[in-house]
Amino acid sequence: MNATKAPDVRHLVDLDRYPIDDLESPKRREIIENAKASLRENGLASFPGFLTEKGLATCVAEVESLKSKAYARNLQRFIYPQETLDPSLPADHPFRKPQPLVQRMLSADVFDGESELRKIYEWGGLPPFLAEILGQSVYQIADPFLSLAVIMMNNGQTHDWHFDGNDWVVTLLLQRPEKGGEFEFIPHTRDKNNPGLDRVEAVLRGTSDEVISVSQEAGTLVLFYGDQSVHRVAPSYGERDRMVAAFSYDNAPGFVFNEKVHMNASGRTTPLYVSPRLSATAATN
Ligand SMILES: O=C(O)CCC(=O)C(=O)O
Ligand SMILES: [Fe+2]
Repeated sequence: MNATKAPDVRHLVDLDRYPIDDLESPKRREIIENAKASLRENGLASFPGFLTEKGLATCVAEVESLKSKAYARNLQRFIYPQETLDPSLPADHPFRKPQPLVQRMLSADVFDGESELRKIYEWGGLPPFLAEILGQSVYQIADPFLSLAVIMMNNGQTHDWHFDGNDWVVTLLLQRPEKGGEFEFIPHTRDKNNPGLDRVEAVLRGTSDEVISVSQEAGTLVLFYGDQSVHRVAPSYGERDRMVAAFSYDNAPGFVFNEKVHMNASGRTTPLYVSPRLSATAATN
């Protein structure tokens, strides 16, 4: 068997509902057009039931079995990516107000060559599908730590209000917590000319009437413009974890983050596992 052959995901992804690897399918075309419209309107496109019931159970069982390898993070992060920080601004200015990020993370290197979740990431169906929706080239990244990750939150853990450093992100919700854990956002909060300060201040005061709260079902794939729309994961309550997988892409093959980012995500700089398929992608770059 060729180690770099793209994996099959028929046992995980609902390809009848989402025939996204069949480039001739009219259903695929319709899904893409709907996603484009949804991104234009809200900056978010969601694909409920992306995983089959069995596929979802398989992925959750896999994450459960790897849970002890999670890296705990308890940080304060700025809402706006840090390069906009200006120390002359008042301390309560939204640029200077840190927000908690408290979660446990399984980095990509925890998912070895047998991993089912890794199969979904390395499958050839998603990048061209995302590329058509976004109107740009999309490649899996070669980063052994952050190509995929699973983030877990329970017992009040949260990823509070922020804009992302990347333009867009793909998440796959695997499990909801007992209570809370909703994904909340204000569509198109900011653009190149306007940082959306009034809207962010209203969110922080708890007076915003623009927040959309998405109560996703487990098994839903989401594509989201995280640099445009301020968002958070509301605190997750109860013992059962909110579990979400995050998939990273770039507009060219071979992308790898630096060691500082690896350390911050996993507490390691030497990966436990390196995928031959993704490093092969890098080598052809
Ligand atoms: O968990 C989610 O649904 C989104 C997480 C998020 O906003 C992030 O990781 O930047
Ligand atoms: Fe985010």
